[in-house]
Amino acid sequence: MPSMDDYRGQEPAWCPGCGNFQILTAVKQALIELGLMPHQVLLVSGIGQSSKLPHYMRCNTFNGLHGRTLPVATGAKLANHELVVIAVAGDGDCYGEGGNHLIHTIRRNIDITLLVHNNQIYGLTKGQASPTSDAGMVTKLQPHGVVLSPFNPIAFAVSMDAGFVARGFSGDIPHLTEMIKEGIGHRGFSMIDILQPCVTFNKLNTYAWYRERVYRLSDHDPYDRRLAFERALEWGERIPIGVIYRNHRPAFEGLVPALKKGLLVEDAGRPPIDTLLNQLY
Ligand SMILES: Cc1ncc(C[n+]2csc(CCOP(=O)(O)OP(=O)(O)O)c2C)c(N)n1
Ligand SMILES: [Mg+2]
Repeated sequence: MPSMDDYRGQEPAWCPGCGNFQILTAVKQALIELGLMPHQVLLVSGIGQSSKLPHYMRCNTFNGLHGRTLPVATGAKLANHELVVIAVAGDGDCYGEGGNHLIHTIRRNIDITLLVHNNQIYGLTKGQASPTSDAGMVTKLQPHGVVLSPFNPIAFAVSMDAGFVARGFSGDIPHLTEMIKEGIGHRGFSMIDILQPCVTFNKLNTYAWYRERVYRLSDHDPYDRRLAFERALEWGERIPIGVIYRNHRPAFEGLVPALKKGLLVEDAGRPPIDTLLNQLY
């Protein structure tokens, strides 16, 4: 059985109080409870404060370019679909720059779990509005308030018939841990949008703001798409967390003959690691 220590990486450099700490705890806890060892897991990220999460864990990791989390995760999963692949992104990274990749990853329904640290702001670049910033929010770059309507990732994913769509809140670690476990257990693409307070740059959507609004879904049938849309559109005085939508769409890996035969990485033959490293220089 793995332990928290098995997954301990570098010391986090996030601001004290950042919601990312709780997401890091929930990811480790979920992997431990699923009995997964570090060598079985790959964490892929792009650029952002959220994308530093893989640095703070000890397992297979790949830190790529801004907005390009999902294509890298897709390539890795195709090469070795025995790996548990988790893509980590920010709201800017995934819903802004990487939005096009999100559309097609949902369509493909590849067995990756996407965690979006949705702090409704660009954290790394110090506080510009993101696609999910609430209308009217004042930032350094939007001194008269955000004039655009926010992107609704949950409604978008439901409309795309994504296989598994959930929302978590970093302030509720046990619930978030369950969401991550269910997402990893789902065969096909799973997206978990995680409400994550940014204590330094987002003074509007604070812990108190979320705590007043967030409620755990109960008596909800996630297989009912119409009900899922209703919950997906709920944002304001009440914000639901939980599994909002899921379906039984077959995963990409089960549809492609070459992948059904076995692992592509085995087909290619595994070169010794020294040969691979020498090719990089
Ligand atoms: C191609 C490219 N475009 C823009 C940037 C600048 N940039 C880096 S992180 C970022 C946004 C970060 O916001 P988010 O994805 O929400 O992550 P957070 O820091 O809030 O976790 C931007 C615009 C970049 N590094 N590369
Ligand atoms: Mg962000």
